[in-house]
Amino acid sequence: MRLHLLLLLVLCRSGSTSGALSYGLGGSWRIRSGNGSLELLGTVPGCVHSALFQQGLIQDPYYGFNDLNYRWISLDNWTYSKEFKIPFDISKWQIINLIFEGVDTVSEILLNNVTIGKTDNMFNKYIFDITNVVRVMNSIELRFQSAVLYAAKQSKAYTSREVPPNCPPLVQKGECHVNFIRKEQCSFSWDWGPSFPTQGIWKDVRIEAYNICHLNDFTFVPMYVRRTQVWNLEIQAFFDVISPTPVGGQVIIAIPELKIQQTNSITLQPGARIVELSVKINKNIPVKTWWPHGHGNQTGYNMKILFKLDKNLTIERSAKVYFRTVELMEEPIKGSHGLSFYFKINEIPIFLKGSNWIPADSFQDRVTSDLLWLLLQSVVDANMNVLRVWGGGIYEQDEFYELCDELGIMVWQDFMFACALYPNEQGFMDSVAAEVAHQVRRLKSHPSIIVWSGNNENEEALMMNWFGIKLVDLPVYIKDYVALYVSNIREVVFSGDKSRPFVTSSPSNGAKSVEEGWVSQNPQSKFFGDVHFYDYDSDCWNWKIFPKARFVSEYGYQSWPSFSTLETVSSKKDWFYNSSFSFHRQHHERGNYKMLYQAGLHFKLPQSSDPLRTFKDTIYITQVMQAQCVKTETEFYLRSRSEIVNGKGHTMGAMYWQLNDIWQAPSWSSLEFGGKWKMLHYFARNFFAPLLPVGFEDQDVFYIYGVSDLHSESKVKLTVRIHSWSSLKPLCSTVTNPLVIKAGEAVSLYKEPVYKLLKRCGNCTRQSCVVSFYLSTDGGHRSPTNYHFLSSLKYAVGLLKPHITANISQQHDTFVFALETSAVAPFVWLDVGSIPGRFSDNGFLMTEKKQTVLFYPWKPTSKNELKQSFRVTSLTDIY
Ligand code: BMA
Repeated sequence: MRLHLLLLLVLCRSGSTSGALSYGLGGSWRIRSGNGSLELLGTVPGCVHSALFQQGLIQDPYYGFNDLNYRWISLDNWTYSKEFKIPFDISKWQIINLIFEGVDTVSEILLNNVTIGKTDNMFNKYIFDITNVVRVMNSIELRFQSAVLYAAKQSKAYTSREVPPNCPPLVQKGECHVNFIRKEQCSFSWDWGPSFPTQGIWKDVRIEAYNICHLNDFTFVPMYVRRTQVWNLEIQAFFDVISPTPVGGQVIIAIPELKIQQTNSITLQPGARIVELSVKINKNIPVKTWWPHGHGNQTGYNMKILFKLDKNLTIERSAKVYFRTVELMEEPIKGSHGLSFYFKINEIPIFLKGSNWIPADSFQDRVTSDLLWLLLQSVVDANMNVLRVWGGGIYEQDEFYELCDELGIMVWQDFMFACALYPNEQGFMDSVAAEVAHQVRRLKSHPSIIVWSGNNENEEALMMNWFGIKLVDLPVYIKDYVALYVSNIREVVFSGDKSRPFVTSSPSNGAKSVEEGWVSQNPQSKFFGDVHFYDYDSDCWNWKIFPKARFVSEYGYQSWPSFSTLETVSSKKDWFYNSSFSFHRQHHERGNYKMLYQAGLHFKLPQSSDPLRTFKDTIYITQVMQAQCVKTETEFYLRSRSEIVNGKGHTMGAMYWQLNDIWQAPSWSSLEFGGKWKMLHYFARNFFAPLLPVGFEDQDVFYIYGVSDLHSESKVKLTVRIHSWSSLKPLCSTVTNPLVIKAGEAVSLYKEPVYKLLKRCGNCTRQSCVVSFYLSTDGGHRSPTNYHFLSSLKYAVGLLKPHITANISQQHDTFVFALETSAVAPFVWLDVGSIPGRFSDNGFLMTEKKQTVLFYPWKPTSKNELKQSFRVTSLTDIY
């Protein structure tokens, strides 16, 4: 439970004059359906769906087909109400405000039966002056309108032109016209998510009272002056000064660890005021910078800021300040036309390794600190350094960014516009401007955010004509596009924050898009900016299908989540691949078929006569397919970082689609709903390792590249082994002399024609043997063990059905799984069902008789519990 469930009375004051009072209005509210037939209590922050579920009036909305069964909830117009007593003397305060950190979405707000305001943007913060309406005893009411009905009405009223798409594809079972409402765009359904257009007060609500003046916000951004090599901390304090005469005083900023104690005199003129302060960090004091995960520490410094104002008024705030620079490098590249597209952090080029973040639940009130921590810890555990907060979801909660700061996760922050065109009327534009100003102010102090990005795929949607716009109409749509993302959003961003780059869209061609009037003929150029790449028809084991682009911010393949995750929202009748449940949860056109098609290119498909077994095996093979496809694709991007081939290359970003899930369904994610790791996530931990050998073939020559993400050069030996599928004893093994991999480079380490390699190793054929390799020093392994298949595994010769056993023991908080196999086993998958936790490795190729794997539980468990749930599957088990 969150703190604000209690009615909190907080005194934000020190000294003898009270500066401000804050009184929380969270906790229990009354919720009433449109015609009054339903009345219930619900928690704020929260939403109608959650309240109905908590009161036992509906089942888990995620169960079975409930997304359809409960459509009525979002088609109704609900009212939230509450009576409350003000626990302080109202007459002593000059201003009393009612503040909503977030209202979802369209409502009219009445206090004591007087309309005090309206809301229509869930991403905005609303502040209403209630000084003249508030009493000791009060009643408050929020009359919501169905977001679905509102969006339809707005779209109808907009007569200037069509704003496609009208409705999502039928397979998504969603609602229409989401682009007409400033609400989480995927809440009307997506190709991985259900339609749950919620209503409610989804963030904190409180009353604030103050005299003289009030500090609404304060932000800080470190700027580095390269010429003088000095850090300047730029601070902004946003005041509401209600005193009719200027308020004078002093501001004292202290950062003890950097020996900063600075005092400035200030005078606040009446009205809304921004105090701008600059703190110069003495050059002689070394500042430890904030680094992305894998590149250094995330050092932060405690800062205190104290305003000592006239009339004994004191206001104090504290925060953690981090120092880092960020630059988006778009420069000519030798041997190529086009421009580079990569990020420098603290003047070091950084390869962005990571994935894309979507909302962790349709009902944000269920996203707990624990869940956020689990998901973000899994990001760094998989050696990622970046997440893109995707533009079809929400601007995440503060804690998300705080965790990213602490863990070293860079954030590519989209504005919330996705896969659609948007209206261009004044009301909409003003609402967006307020939204952007608010979000930039809220988020800009976070070092983790390294780039703002206008939207998801809307430049591409427009220029590749996804929506069949008539050519003659294109100019006016382009004008609308530029008006929204450039004249509006970009301007508002830069007026609030000049410390980080802004790109108008992802994908875009960056500077080239700008040059072409903010929209490129082909926003997916491999020579400029970032690309999104999806191809489900071609063979994903063939790296030649992938774009050797500058930066790949989306790519991926679907898989099914594990049985233990599905089991919570389904029943026996649903547990086969062609069940209506299976089709219902699949929101991507022919998605279930596409997964099996891709899997079938290289693997035999499940053949058991037991339908449940087949279902579980099918889940397994989709995860194998996804992991192997994304591995091949990512490794291609990683090894393309230092080379230019036919003008293409210098790839500096690989962010697969998508990190997490919004519910229990097939999707592109590597983490299941709730956080369980799919096979892909274990693979990511390996393919994103700081030092990695990558194997691939080109015209029957086998290559191994060494990819380094380290800041210093590595001297390593490369071991290459060949096993026949039928034996645990390697056929041959070569160890090279020490090789050098320069810091931050990808270099060729090994090259041998395949026929030679096979010949060298006894009676090997492509079908009978497998290559594995790793980097080491005298001190031991320096990289994960990687492998290369010489043929599709469905043609593998000699593969035996292995007998794999596990001896489980406990060592403090972790469990040791001592595995033993009777034969070489590909894609060994350890599963402990619904016991929360993760293994140290999983889905691996077992070429040695014994292997030890650790299990890190996320909640207390026991050896016995693990023993009971444990199941191991490897490829031949499904044949
Ligand atoms: C990209 C994303 C999402 C989508 C994904 C998979 O286009 O931006 O819109 O979920 O592809 O189709």
